[in-house]
Amino acid sequence: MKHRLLLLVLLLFAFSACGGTTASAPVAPTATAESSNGDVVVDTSKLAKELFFYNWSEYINPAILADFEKEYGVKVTMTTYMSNEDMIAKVRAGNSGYDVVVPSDYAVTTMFTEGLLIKLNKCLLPNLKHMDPILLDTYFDRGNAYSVPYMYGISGIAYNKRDFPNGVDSWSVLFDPAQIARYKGKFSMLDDPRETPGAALRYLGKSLNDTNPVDLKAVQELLIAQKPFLDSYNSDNVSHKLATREYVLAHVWSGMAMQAHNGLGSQFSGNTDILFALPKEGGMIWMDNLSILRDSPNAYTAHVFINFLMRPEIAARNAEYLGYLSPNKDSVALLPQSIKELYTAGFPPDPEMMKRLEWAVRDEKTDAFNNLWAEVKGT
Ligand code: SPD
Repeated sequence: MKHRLLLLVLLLFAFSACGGTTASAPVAPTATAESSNGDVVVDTSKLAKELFFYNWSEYINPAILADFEKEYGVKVTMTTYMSNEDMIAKVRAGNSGYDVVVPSDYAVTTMFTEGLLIKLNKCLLPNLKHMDPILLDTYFDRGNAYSVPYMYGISGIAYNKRDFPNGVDSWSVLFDPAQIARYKGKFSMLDDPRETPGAALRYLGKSLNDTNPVDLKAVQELLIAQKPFLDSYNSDNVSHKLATREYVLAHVWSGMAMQAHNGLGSQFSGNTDILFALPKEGGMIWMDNLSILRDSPNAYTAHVFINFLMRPEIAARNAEYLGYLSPNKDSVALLPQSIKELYTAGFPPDPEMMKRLEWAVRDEKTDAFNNLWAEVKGT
């Protein structure tokens, strides 16, 4: 009887929202008090002096890192990457020294399947309650065992309305040889093994998760034919090049179009001629997430940092600066009116757009995209 009771207590603990850390995780589940603003009461004696954040480029308001340092005395050293695959290759080698990473949906699955992430200690993440429930417990990480939402968006085409006065509605502006010859060297595609083959697949009327070898061959040919017309594969300074009119159009993540339109902090000013379109053939919807590496030297501090980023006022300042969509429902109310309007004007995908959007999945066949991408880039 005593044993059964013990078993029941253990089971209840294991399944409670705030007890999900396994023995493999370095942070023990602890009962933590909440402060008046809903944050955990942080045990400052457990904080590291420095935290190592491996993040996409141009993907955090720098003032937020400064605020974290001011409040907790922890210096955040950030290094940036351009694709999930670059980031995974780096951490897969082990002992990268990084604590927190920002994998997209399908990449979360890749990473926990390979044992690269720890299970999160939800006791240390009370600000999870601010997240939109629709964006929790998703297909790529059931129960958010390994990841919490950071930003989300869609992939499509940013264009300059002076060069395309009738707008843009099809991927053909990036793939049709007759059209792209007119603006040779003035456009880019994302430097990304899922995004660019995914866009080509949608243009060909296929799913962006299609790994049929015949279809992938057609994608490869299409991308190789496009290459001589491109400025480059570029996931880095695209917004800036759009804003300065060096590019007339580009394959982008939605926030890049917003940055080109509105500017990015003190880095560059915006150009209101830049608009964004989701092509009629459809495109990708995605979400980037915060996760802690299995070999993180500072897992406790990493939880405190992630919880800080989920405070509604912090998430709002970050989303306003970056132009991506915030999955933090309580942050949306805090956004300035101009941005809030975008949330009611179909900028987050409305049901009609959702029909044309697809999430990237990872399965045993999707490594084919890495091979295809290596072939295309090496040609
Ligand atoms: N500049 C940072 C952009 C991050 C975008 N991540 C989206 C990945 C979708 N596959």
